[in-house]
Amino acid sequence: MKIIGSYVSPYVRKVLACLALKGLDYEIDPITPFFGDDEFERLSPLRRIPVLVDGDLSLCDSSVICAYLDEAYPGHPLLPADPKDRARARWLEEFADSRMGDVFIWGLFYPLVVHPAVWGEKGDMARAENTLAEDAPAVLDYLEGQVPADGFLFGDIGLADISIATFFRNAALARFTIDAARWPKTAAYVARALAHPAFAGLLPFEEAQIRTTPAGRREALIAAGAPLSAATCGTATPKKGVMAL
Ligand SMILES: N[C@@H](CCC(=O)N[C@@H](CS)C(=O)NCC(=O)O)C(=O)O
Repeated sequence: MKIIGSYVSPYVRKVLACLALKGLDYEIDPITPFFGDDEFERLSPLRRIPVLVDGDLSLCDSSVICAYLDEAYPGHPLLPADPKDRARARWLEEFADSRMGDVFIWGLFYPLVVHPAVWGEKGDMARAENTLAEDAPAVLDYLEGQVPADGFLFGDIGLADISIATFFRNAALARFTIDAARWPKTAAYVARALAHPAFAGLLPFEEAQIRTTPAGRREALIAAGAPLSAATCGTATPKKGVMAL
């Protein structure tokens, strides 16, 4: 199996954590979506990451990929067994992918970290300020009513926990931390999830990805032990995505 996408993407991290939970081996081409060639665009028509290639099958979208992994491969189930719990887990995955993506990626990580790094100009600071003042607190108020005081949402860690927790890793890279006095359950729950080996095992690779420029990145990741694919869809010049905001 091959994953295309950067270790720093929350959606790639979600898929990699699910692969780790299931004990599945893979190769990775850790490109940033803005630096993808024509082959990347063929595999990912929206020029988004992650992409999964499994033999003759290629899939886009982290939810589609995780559903496929759970149906095609045994090992740790990503969803709970009870139909009502499964439905709630799917809703929380969707809430995370859509709303938390909007708030923590497009509203915070993108303007503060990605936009200046990729396009060499200041990101939308008004949007980032609004995220901190209104959108992020609203997400945290909702999560505080959903997450458990101990353990994970449906017993053992699963897709819903992974989908939620992954965004707080990017939020932290944009210097956002959860105020534990205001949202104590969420702060402890997210810390528990991110400390799980499925996430913690990825940290050295994320750090190698962050501290390098595209030119030296592959070597740094190989030195850190990342299972890099021999071929890459990476290019040197950035290109705007189809869904660019
Ligand atoms: N719904 C998609 C979202 C994927 C996504 O937005 N990935 C971002 C990187 S974190 C991306 O590829 N952005 C490039 C763009 O939108 O141009 C999923 O779950 O995989």
